[in-house]
Amino acid sequence: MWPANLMRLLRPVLLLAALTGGAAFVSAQDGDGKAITIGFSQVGSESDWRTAFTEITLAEAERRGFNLIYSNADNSQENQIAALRSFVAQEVDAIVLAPVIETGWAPILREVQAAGIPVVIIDRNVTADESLYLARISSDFVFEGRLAAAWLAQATSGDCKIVELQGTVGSSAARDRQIGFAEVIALFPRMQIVVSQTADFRRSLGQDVMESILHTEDPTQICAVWSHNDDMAIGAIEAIKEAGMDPGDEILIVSVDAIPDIFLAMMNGDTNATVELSPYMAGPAFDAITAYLDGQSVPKWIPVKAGIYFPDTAAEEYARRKR
Ligand code: GZL
Repeated sequence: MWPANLMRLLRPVLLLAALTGGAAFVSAQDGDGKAITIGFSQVGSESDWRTAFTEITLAEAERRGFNLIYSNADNSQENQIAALRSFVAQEVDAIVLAPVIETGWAPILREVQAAGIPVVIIDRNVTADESLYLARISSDFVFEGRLAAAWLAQATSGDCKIVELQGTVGSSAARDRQIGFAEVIALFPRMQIVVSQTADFRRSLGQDVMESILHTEDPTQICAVWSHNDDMAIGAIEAIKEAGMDPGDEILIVSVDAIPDIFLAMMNGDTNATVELSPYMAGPAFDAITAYLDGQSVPKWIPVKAGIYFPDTAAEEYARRKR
């Protein structure tokens, strides 16, 4: 049974997750009957989750008959700001922005607002005032961190020295997952993060960072790896194997995204749990845009649900998700 104060931390978001979901489909034309044109500024292609998210978004735009102008920023905020200026110059009907980091967006969002173009923030957050964008579609990253920590606490009876692999520095996803995870392990005096280092959500960097940690720390003292995404976890799995240890057994692993490759790793006994981050955010984003263009009101935050998956369903989840 999980401690009552742990359930208190999880309860609000579990209720919210149960109340959300579903989408109304509205027409793909603007008021003049021409196809809606949307500018989409994407972070980059740093992880399998991001690649799936992009593919799903492009397919959803095509399914709806939207003209989508896609820009891959290669993890550069400067490139994203330039893309938004280009979308304004092309007089798009709306902009979808997946911001790489949280800060530095207010000036460009004011420029876009002055041009009368609605912006939907998708996935990670921005610190700019919410009056500068129409809506935000995202998961609750704090909840993801809490869920990962709650599982690890019950899997280790609250006694575990943990390595944390952080995502992109300055991103709300990395910051909030770290906050949620830390809140829960603080309830367990014998749970402690002994090393926390960024690997930028990248698989190869996750392997390099974990290799380095296994040389500087006593590997036999490491009970688990908490990774802010599956790609870095998969890199860490390779490093743990190269160190002659058994990932998923001698060192437990929990991560976030629920990408197909993490379920393959589960099927091989190499990892233990993944918190799902749905890549299907384009539907709610495009619904918000068409509702706005149709003069309807739009909620400021439209959450996507998160669940947690374990090896017992890995084969069916892999079959369902592989692309
Ligand atoms: C979180 C998202 C993160 C993913 C990573 O919503 O921004 O960015 O968890 C991706 O895989 O790089």
